[in-house]
Amino acid sequence: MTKYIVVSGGVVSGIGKGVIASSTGLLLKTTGLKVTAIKIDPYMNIDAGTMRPQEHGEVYVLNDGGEVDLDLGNYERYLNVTLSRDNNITTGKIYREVIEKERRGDYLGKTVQIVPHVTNAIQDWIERVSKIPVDDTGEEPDVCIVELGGTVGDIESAPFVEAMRQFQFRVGYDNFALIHVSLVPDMHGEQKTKPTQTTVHALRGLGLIPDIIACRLIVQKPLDPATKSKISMFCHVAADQVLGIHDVSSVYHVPLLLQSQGIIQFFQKRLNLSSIHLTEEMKQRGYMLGESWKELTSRQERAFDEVSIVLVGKYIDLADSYMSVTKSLEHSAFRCHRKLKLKWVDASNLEPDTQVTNPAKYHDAWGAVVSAGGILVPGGFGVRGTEGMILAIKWAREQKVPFLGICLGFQLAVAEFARNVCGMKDATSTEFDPKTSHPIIIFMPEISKTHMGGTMRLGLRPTVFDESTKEWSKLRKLYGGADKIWERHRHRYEVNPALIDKLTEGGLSFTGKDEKGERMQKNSSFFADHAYFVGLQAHPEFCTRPLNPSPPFLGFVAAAAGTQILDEQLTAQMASFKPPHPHDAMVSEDALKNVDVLEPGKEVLLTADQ
Ligand SMILES: *[C@@H]1O[C@H](CO)[C@@H](O)[C@H](O)[C@H]1NC(C)=O
Ligand SMILES: *[C@@H]1O[C@H](CO)[C@@H](O)[C@H](O)[C@H]1NC(C)=O
Ligand SMILES: CC(=O)N[C@H]1CO[C@H](CO)[C@@H](O)[C@@H]1O
Repeated sequence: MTKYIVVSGGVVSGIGKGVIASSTGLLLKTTGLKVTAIKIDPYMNIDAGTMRPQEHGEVYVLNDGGEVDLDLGNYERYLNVTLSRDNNITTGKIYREVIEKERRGDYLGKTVQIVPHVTNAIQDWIERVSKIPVDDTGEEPDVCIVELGGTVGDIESAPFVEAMRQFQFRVGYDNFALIHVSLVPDMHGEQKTKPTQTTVHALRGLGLIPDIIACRLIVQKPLDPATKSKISMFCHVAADQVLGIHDVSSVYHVPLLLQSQGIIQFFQKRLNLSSIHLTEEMKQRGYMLGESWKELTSRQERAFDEVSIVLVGKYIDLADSYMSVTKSLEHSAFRCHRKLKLKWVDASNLEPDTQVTNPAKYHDAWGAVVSAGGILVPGGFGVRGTEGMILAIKWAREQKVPFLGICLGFQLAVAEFARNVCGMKDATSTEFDPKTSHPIIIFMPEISKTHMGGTMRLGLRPTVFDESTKEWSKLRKLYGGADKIWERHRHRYEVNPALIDKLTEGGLSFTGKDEKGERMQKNSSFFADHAYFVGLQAHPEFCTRPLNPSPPFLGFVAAAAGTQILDEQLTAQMASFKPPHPHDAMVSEDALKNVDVLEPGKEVLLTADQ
């Protein structure tokens, strides 16, 4: 029987419920259990793919091409698991399922209602998805964390709260526990319990009883023992059921904070976890995970030397829009024993127009770019800011500053090269200028055999390194020297295969392609003395792990920290890199057979790494 831990929120959202939920999962994993996670988003959208990044934060892409909320990224990273699009439930998805069933006549003409039809559909979904294997054991998970988005009491989350109320009886007392995350405001040093009391009363009124009340304090001061006993008394729980989560130096410390308050022992008793049989091997793996995590956090505290990175992007007002990119940089900095100093630059501020309209912004932006140890241009859509990004890339190429371009960043690096080295003056993407005489980036959707028409290339896809890269490619070394690698994709535009020869003549090396790639590569020396200049059409940031940083990011951060660090990491990766996904089990190549890539393959990794 799977054990379910539901994590609900009260008072306000955005106080770190996801981090508390994933940290709890991580802690259970250190005891040797297999853990999975489901995120419930009470909005009507079917998936996050159509939501604006400014409003919603990053769209996170899964192996199966699911476009989901960034919280699933949290779970994949913390729990080191591979989730599927079914791990995210939205109101829209559930309603769609129920309506489709109604249209098919599955309800035999009965009146279809929120209770029981929608609430049953929610429970069935959770039960089904919680049993899907998510790690390399290929076995059913023992524990499923269910994070309920929004706050209890919202109109939106009401059907889900009701579904959970019923679910506790469906699976039984021993198999269901609830963590309620609440805010404890600190008013001039006084910790207020009233909001927590109110939300717990509301929760109880809806038929759910908290097993743990996780009190979030948005200050660095821990929960007072007096506050704790007050909450315990007024919310009708034992003192060991009240946990305090104050601000700590980084989110990576949250698991340790929860552990120190006995959360593992609590759930062991509450959910009778000792009844689950654990092999010695799993116990050992869990133990090792716990130890590595502790080492990671203490190493992070001891890192004093900085590595400075500038991110030249579009949605810089909202750090969440680049959540996975930031995480990849953080994980890489841990590995290199460096403190990450990340600066955000709005690309349009680098454009000459801004020099006229707002000189101060222009100079600040360029000041950040020219003083950075490494320059990163991430993915994005639309034309705004692209000329600024191209200027930053030109600077990186000419001044030999370590550079990493992801998706759009990669495409613009190719465009910059075409313009300034190969003499194709107006080279750009047909996305921005359909009439350009040098369409360096063109529309190249995937052709799916099951869906009509071209679609976005989405999800985990293989890339094959060119044979000749074995000796010299740094990127390949970062992937442990593998000939074939797997990363997630999300794009419609790609480098124009018809112009690749011209670019390679100019000195650009395309070192990897999709499996059907036919073109020969040239090996040139234009970038010979550049420590690291890499672009990828893929989005490697979606596969980073705290203990296993994404290879292209690791190389980038290491290069920004110094060539010696880069050499160390290349050697270390050659010796020990393991891909984060057990992809043989997860994405069978059969699954990809339904998808054809337009000929010739252009799954290009641009590298000029020497
Ligand atoms: C993470 O998962 C991968 C594949 O499932 C596995 O090979 C690797 O050892 C795991 N890492 C840790 C730190 O548990
Ligand atoms: C080309 O290949 C040779 C070995 O095959 C290697 O030494 C050299 O670094 C490669 N790159 C360039 C740009 O010449
Ligand atoms: C079981 C089920 O209905 N899964 C759905 C999850 O959501 C995606 C869309 O984002 C659907 O394609 C799946 O069928």
